[in-house]
Amino acid sequence: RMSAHGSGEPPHLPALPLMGSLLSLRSELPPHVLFKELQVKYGHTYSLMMGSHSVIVINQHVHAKEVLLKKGKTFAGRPRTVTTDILTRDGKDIAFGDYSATWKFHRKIVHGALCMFGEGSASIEKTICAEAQSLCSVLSEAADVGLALDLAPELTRAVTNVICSLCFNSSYCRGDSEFETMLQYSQGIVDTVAKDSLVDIFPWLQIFPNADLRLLKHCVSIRDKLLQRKFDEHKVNYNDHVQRDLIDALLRAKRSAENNNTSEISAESVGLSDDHILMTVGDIFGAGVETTTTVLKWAITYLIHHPEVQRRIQDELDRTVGDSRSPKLTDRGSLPYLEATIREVLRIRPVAPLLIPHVALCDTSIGDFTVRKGTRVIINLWALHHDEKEWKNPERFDPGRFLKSEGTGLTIPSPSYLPFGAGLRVCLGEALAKMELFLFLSWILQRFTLSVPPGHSLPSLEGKFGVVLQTAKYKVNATIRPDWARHKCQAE
Ligand code: HEM
Ligand code: PLO
Repeated sequence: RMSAHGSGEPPHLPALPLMGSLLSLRSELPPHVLFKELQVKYGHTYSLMMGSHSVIVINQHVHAKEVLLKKGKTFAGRPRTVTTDILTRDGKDIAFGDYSATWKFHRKIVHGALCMFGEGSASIEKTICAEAQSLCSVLSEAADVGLALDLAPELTRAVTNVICSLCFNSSYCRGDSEFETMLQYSQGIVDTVAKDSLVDIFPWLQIFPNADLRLLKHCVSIRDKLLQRKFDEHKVNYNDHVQRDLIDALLRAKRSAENNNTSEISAESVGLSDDHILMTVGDIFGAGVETTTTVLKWAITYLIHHPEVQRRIQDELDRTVGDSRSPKLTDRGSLPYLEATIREVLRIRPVAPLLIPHVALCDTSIGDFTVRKGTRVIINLWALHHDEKEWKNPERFDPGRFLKSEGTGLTIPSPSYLPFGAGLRVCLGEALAKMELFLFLSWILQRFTLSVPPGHSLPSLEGKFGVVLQTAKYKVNATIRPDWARHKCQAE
């Protein structure tokens, strides 16, 4: 196969036949699945043209890690695309912004803020638990009357309030109109953004570019007004000595850059313009909501499909936490099966099945293949997580694969597992997301058993491809667990 291409170039898909086969496959196969299938013909690393851009697709972990880790800095670029430019004011954010001093600076500030208000602090645990409590009381009301519930808005509100507290030091009540607005615009953005990098490969996506772009611009303008309002409120109340949240942390960095007359660094030159700050906050807020909510929806989908997994998590909870108190972060170590379940959900339905495209910042190579500066690299995480050589029955949901065979200890059984990416562009919210997933799921399963409402079919396991891999809508029945019903007066 390789000799036909020789000269160190990766196998290349013929442009025209590809378009032909893509057009005929389009209704059945989303891009991550199609890319995985194309390996059979072209090998695990191959290239293709997206419009005028040369793209390399990687379906295997050794090359993926070479790009992300070994040559992380070389491949730390991001492409500019029409839709992400609209969302991020030409890449003035972290996720879609190209590699630069500004990008580095913003990552550092966000990282610091997440440590201060998030991961490393007890207060974020309190915030998550308060949201878990409120989520469980909604479930409890539905359980009492046997109502089939669409959990999506409830999960989204819980997750949103955690990130709201981190970014804005605020939260939403049920039915809050600003929250409803946020739900709508964010769905509009998820439905339309970052399809464009794919529009280049998949020309049929351009069939509706105008409708999509119009919707995107509309949603982005609503989001921007909301962000601007939060930002302005913070500017008015800003106090150098009190850091309430991420906006304050960014404002403080801006202040110190501006006051630092002796140095060359001005707020503008390190990218602390209002635009940059707004876009960074928009990233964290957007990522904070859409990713974690999506994983929770997938987790519940699989728990409904696998009552035996639910039961085993509940056994584990009963044995270690009991029913006289709620789970807390320090219980994580003693709930390995729940942890394994979360890992398996992140494997079988990765939030970002193609990560975000990377770009080679200079001439380089991947394995034996030469790669020219500017080449886009798509890491097919879906293929890594469903690689038959690495995972037994990859489509089977089996949390047990993350447990050591001897005992109850956790393990990662294959190097072909990167749910949060790796290297310079690794996810900034990994620790926060894991805390939320653990607390929300443990609180729910301690109190309730989830199942399909009578007369409904099991929720679909098919992911809807987009900037995140989404679930279909479904309803659940929550039943209060017998032990929990006894002390429903909830002595929390
Ligand atoms: C990037 C996964 C939650 C913030 C990423 C990437 C992945 C990922 C795969 C792309 C890495 C790459 O392009 O190489 C996830 C998963 C999550 C999650 C599976 C939930 C379970 C979060 C949360 C936040 C967040 C809660 C915010 C607090 C970010 C940011 C980036 C990113 C800012 C861009 C990093 C950069 O380009 O430098 N995430 N993420 N993520 N994530 Fe997450
Ligand atoms: C989600 C919709 C929001 O309205 C805007 C937004 C901002 C940041 C994006 C996020 C969306 C989707 C998930 C992304 C995140 C940055 C990193 C994260 C792409 C578009 C992942 C999983 O890579």
